[in-house]
Amino acid sequence: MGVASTFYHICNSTYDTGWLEYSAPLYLTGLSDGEYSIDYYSTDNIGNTEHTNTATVILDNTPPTTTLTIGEPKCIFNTFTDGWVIVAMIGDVTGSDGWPDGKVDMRDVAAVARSFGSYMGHSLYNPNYNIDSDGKIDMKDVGIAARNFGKIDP
Ligand SMILES: [Ca+2]
Ligand SMILES: [Ca+2]
Repeated sequence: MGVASTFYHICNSTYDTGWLEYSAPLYLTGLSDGEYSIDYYSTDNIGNTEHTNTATVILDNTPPTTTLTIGEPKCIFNTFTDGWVIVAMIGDVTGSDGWPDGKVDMRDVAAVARSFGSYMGHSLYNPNYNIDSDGKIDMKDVGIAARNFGKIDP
């Protein structure tokens, strides 16, 4: 006899294709995840109709979800200068010899203030004075130095 046509019908509680004639491989793309019933039957060339078969498929296209939580950066003032990373107290940017000296005093605040308004690449820019590492030396850096004024490295 030979199969004349195959019809199918995909549905679930919220989705229903209605009966469609099968003409090409079937892809369940664009459907939301869930369980679907696929009903199908064929007719042959002399008009016999097969009883309806049902297949159940469960569609799960949702990748697993991973939640990543990153805490606040926990670091003290680290600056890369001429191949050395200077780790010092926040606000302690310099000292009498030009290196952080373990205390935040007028010298530090003044050093930041002298570079005030400079930015990466500017002649007055010194990455040590850019305390918040945002590429420019502004009120925030002066403020951070000023807030730490008087602190002495234990
Ligand atoms: Ca200092
Ligand atoms: Ca800054």
